[in-house]
Amino acid sequence: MLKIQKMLVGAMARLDETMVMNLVKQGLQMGINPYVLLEEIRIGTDRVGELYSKGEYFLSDLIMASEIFKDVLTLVNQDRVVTAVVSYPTVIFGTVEDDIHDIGKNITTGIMRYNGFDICDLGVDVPGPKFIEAIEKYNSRVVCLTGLITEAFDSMKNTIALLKEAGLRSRTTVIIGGLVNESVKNYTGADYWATDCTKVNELCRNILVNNKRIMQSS
Ligand code: B12
Repeated sequence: MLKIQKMLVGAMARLDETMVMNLVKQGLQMGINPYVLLEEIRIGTDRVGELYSKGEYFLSDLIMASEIFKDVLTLVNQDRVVTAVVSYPTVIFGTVEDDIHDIGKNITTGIMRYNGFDICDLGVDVPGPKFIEAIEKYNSRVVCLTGLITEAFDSMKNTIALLKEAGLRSRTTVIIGGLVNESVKNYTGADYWATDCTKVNELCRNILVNNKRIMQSS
């Protein structure tokens, strides 16, 4: 790992906005893939979360972390030339009901749009029926649910139950992301889970273009 990447993790964990922004600018000038830089910042925000859990950081620090992240996203997007050339069917995205965390979702949808996917982003705190409505409207085959708080797991589970009730489950692949793992996947009944947003491209391409479901490997 380059020195700049290591420094980014620390700067983000310390919530040193000036340092984070300078390092990102340097990284971009050096030609480092923006998503590599964003991943280091994400690791830094995980540390912020740990310190918040220990009572060393407060809610205001979580807010600060999200503000820094948003500024970095703006910077990265300014630097990026969007060159989508392929076209895939619409993928539905949203942060599930009761949860308002959306930084990771926005990064993931950004990457996917960049790679040619048509995204319908429903936003945050999205009730289950809204997902069903969107899947029907766009005739979608993939729905991506983001959730970072414990309450989100029940919202994901309920959304998937609604999919079944609506008779859409067998033709819709459900991918979950955020603070999720294999147990959350099993609890909610999702098909795949991922915490690395770059994997979702490959996953969706296989599902939408090759019509192939691949083994979970996250
Ligand atoms: C920033 C932050 C906030 C910000 C969010 C701002 C925003 N617009 O998103 C604010 C301040 C609003 C906030 C509020 C709260 N937060 Co908060 N927050 C965080 C923090 C520090 C970082 C989250 C983040 O943005 N990470 C960076 C992004 C890039 O990572 P990511 O979301 O995981 O996304 C990556 C992948 O998961 C993936 N991905 C994301 N979505 C998807 C979707 C798909 C389909 C795929 C494939 C991949 C994918 O791609 C991304 C890039 O790789 C986390 C700590 C942590 N460890 O995550 C706590 C954390 C999530 N928050 C927490 C808590 C408790 C709260 C509050 C309840 C606090 C309070 N007392 O009010 C509220 C909840 C409000 C609500 N109802 O949702 C807890 C949750 C604990 C739990 N198990 O329930 C955490 C874990 C902190 C902690 N350790 O206690 N928070």
